[in-house]
Amino acid sequence: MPRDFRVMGVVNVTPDSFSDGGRFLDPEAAVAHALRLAAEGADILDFGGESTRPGAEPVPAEEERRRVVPVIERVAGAGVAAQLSIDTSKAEVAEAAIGAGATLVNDVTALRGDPRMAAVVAEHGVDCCLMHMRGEPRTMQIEPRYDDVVAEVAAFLEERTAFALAQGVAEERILVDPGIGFGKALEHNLELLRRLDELVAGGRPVVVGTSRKSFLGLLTGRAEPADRLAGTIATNVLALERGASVFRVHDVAPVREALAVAAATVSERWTPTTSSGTTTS
Ligand code: HH2
Repeated sequence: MPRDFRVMGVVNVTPDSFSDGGRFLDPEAAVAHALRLAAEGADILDFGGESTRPGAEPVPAEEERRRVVPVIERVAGAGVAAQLSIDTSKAEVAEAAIGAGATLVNDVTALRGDPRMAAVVAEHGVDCCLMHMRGEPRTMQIEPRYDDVVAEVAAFLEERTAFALAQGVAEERILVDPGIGFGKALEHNLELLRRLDELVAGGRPVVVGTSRKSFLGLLTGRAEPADRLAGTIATNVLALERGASVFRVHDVAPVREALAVAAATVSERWTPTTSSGTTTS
């Protein structure tokens, strides 16, 4: 069998996201985009109504809810097979999104942003992604420093997992994410990707989000986020090889294709078969 993986397609219903801000603020455009990503093979659709790019200002809950909930409702109503995820750190938004059909809460503050969030996740029995972030989006990229970034991120994710469990979140519902680009300099992002297996060893499914991020621009000279697909694919393939399970990306079709090939090559047992069932060479 090839290695299992899930692709999480990003649907930003925001005016200011770093790579696609404003493109899907209109609900029609956001729904169409979500359905397109589902058709491209997204296993999860991650809806966000607040940018967390470096320097971003917080959005009031009411506005965030107004942006994402109708879109989730309509995508759920369209009967897509993909799991629906809400990218928020506000309990009120998470609750409304769950009501509309979301079954995964992707919280970049790892349940620290809102004291009610853990209870909402536990009570509704939904999945939860706990992400590492140093500081907050407004200030996180001002000279981030770590002694050992991988050890610190691993300890943080372990501590947040213990917190979630203590609050009643079921063990099998928890995913963890090193938070690439969240309070990290280039060398920190690279070290986290290089030693991702150490986070995988923690035993929870690992989510990675490298898609179009600025460290890829630093490495390739690509100033435009939308031009960073090659770097996105390279990092996702390496992350899969190092044991990551969920890949959060803007460009679902090409990344899914690359991961399908990578997933087949990391397994020793899997061999392709023709439609008649015979092995090809
Ligand atoms: N990255 C972003 C947002 N949410 N969630 C998880 N779990 N992991 C990530 O790496 C992650 C995330 C930033 O990307 P994007 O949503 O495209 O941009 P913005 O925050 O500007 O809307």
